Amino acid sequence: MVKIKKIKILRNFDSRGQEVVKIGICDQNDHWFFSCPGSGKSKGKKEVISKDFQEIDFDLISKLEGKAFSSLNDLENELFALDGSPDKSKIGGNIFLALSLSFARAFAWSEGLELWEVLKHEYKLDFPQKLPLIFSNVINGGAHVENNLDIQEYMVVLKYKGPETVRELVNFYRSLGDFLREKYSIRILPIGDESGYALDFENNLLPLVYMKNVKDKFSYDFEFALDCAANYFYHRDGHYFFETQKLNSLELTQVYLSYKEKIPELNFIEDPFQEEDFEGFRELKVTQKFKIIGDDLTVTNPQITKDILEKNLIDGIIIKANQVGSLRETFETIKLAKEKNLLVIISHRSGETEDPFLIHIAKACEADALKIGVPIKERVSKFNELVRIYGES
Ligand code: 2PG
Ligand code: MG
Repeated sequence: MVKIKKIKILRNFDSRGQEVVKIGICDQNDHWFFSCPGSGKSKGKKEVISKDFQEIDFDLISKLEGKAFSSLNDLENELFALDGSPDKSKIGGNIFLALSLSFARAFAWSEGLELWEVLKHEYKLDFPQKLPLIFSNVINGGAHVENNLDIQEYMVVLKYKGPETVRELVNFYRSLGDFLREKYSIRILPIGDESGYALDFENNLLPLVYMKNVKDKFSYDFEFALDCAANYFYHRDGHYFFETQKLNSLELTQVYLSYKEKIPELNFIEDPFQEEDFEGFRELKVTQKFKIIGDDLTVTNPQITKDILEKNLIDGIIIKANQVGSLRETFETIKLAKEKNLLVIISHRSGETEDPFLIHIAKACEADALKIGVPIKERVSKFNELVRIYGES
């Protein structure tokens, strides 16, 4: 049982300098527990409403003060009742999540447990232990930077085996930087919202070619992934605007297949089409050339995910708790995906804070993968928590 004596609502900042909200909960022993989820820029249309500090209904949230809850479910029941909207617009999805996380942290402290252990127990998760794949975004484009790349993220994928894996990633990132500096004769490389390199390229394929050059030169055992975040280059007239050309989904499929021919290690492709282009997803899926990942398509929402799973459009799913706002719903989505043997990828947001809660979500459900950017600058807290939670093996 945790009694919420007091709640603190603080203005904080994410790695983009954007304001985000941090929530503190004070328990019956006067211990404070804080949580601060990051913020997205390329969002799915059906994500829950996120509230800025000045939009918060402080009176509504203060109704929790003085109340005791025996479990996380108990607390979320109260939050759902207080909110009562379909998109968490009364409390705000970000506040809903931060309250749940802070409560879970308080609960974990009172039981002498880790956050992930509380989540695992609360949501009855009993999956075999596994070391996750790491998806690390080394070149940034799309909505995350002002360069000319239509595709948002160029990632390397490797199995986490301990701190050595993080060292390997840092080395690759640096070697890729050296390569690009030499290639483009520039001393200082621009970087994007997720600290991947963010210069202009002659086309959308070239970043993959350069990544492959560096991978082959130093014999890295990596796979590659793209997050196309295709909502960004889709226009309402029903076409994709890709490298100044108007493409339909069939033509865009051909582009992706041509990438695969040139770069065989490109095995994963996230949001290759806009979130309502089910036909596009279907066309690419039947080729069986990629593991297709849903993000804006599924927005961690159990109802939407169920629908998409019935349509058989994806092989994997991105999980971002603040797309849906509730921990219970997050784990419902994870369970649905696991039942269908989908690759479950727990992901950061492009605007991040120091809060590493997503590592605990991953450990609780023994996720297949983590998408956490490059292991430097603002992303480092996730990697350091990964090492602590998953051990040094
Ligand atoms: C994505 C994410 C994270 P954002 O599209 O997968 O990389 O971006 O947080 O801006 O939605
Ligand atoms: Mg995405």
